[in-house]
Amino acid sequence: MAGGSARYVRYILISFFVVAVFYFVSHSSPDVLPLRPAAPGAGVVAPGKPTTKDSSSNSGSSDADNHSADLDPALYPMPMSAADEGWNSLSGIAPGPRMNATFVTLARNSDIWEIARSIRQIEDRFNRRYNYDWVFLNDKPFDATFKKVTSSLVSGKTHYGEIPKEHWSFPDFIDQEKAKKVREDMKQRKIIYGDSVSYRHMCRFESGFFFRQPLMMNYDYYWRVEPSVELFCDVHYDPFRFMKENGKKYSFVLSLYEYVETIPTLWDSVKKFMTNHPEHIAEGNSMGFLSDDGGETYNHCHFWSNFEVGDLNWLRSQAYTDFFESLDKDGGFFYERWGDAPVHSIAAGLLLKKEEVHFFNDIAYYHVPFTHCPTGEKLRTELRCHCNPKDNFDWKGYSCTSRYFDINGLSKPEGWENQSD
Ligand SMILES: Nc1nc2c(ncn2[C@@H]2O[C@H](COP(=O)(O)OP(=O)(O)OP(=O)(O)O)[C@@H](O)[C@H]2O)c(=O)[nH]1
Ligand SMILES: [Mg+2]
Repeated sequence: MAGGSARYVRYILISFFVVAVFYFVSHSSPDVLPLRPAAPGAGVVAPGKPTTKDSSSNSGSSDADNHSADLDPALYPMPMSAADEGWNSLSGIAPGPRMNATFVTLARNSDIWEIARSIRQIEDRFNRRYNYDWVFLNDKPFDATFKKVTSSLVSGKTHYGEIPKEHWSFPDFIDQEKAKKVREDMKQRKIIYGDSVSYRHMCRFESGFFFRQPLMMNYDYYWRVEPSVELFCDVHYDPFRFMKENGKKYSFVLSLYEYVETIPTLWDSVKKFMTNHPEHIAEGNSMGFLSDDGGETYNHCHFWSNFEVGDLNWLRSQAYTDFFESLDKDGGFFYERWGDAPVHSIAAGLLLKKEEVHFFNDIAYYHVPFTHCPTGEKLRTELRCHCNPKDNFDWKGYSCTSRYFDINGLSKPEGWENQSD
């Protein structure tokens, strides 16, 4: 009988222990038990997975798909500065929701080793903790090597899309002879990429079509990545989530003046658009970034579009669509050599409110030949940067970032004066 009672006591103790463990697990805060990532689109729209003929996905990380899509962002504050909790938690998968977002790269098969370098850096500094997808686009089919190498490097899913002919060719209304003469002339004048047809298709595609590709229709935000770029500091929070939660639609890290020879009539075309579509011009826009005389002339300032984190729904909006179509009809992608950087920048400057354009000071970046290395030694140490502060382009004479600060009434970071020559 005594043995029987002891058994009951043992059963009661074990049951109590099991209940206690269950209670502890189900009530633990994210800091105690690391949560797995939510599905892309958490708290937003769950992306349908693409099924186009030329898309495929790696099986490397489908973890993200196994988790709840409804994590409440309020329960997962992002560490925005070193004083915030979680700033130093850079190992493992980041807790909290994911946005409906993707990296996007336009590339040729021959770009494989250069894009591999870019991916490795983005993964090491950010995406290994977030596992966002990556969409690759090409005017030709991607080959097996490209797919194998990139899918092995990206921690999220990879998708590969072939661009339709109509998005990578001369529109009917372009006079081929006239366009050819322009290329010959630009070649003689040694204008960079001035004689290239494919570079012009690339600029037009990035200006008007990348965000409308079937693979991109599944997402709300994008981060553009080019071959051979570098990321010099850790990214301690989710830039996609920052964009969404702060109502940002376009962002940049470097800005500069465009080569005048490539865009002689771009501003005339923009003025025509402004006259025909006053309804699309935002109140409180960034005209002061683009023009020094209230819109009469263009000062050639633009955000450098090889880095962009942006809102795809803005690019797919009626305002941006009308803007692109109006410019496209004027023919400057072929009769001159309009770049997607001034086109995106002028759109962001005129169609968005000032506050909707963001400068990511804490994302340190290089694309030949310019570097954005955050100003301020304390910040660089907190971000574990490996860029040389002397290389920072932000405050040099040929950068427009100072102007962006001025029109937005922002105070420049401490130490900027020492980097201005
Ligand atoms: N599929 C494809 N991608 C291209 C082509 N030309 C350029 N790209 C891609 O378009 C993007 C921009 O081209 P880049 O050659 O880097 O142009 P850029 O940045 O103005 O000039 P660089 O100083 O040479 O980097 C890159 O992601 C390229 O990989 C092309 O003909 N086909
Ligand atoms: Mg490039």
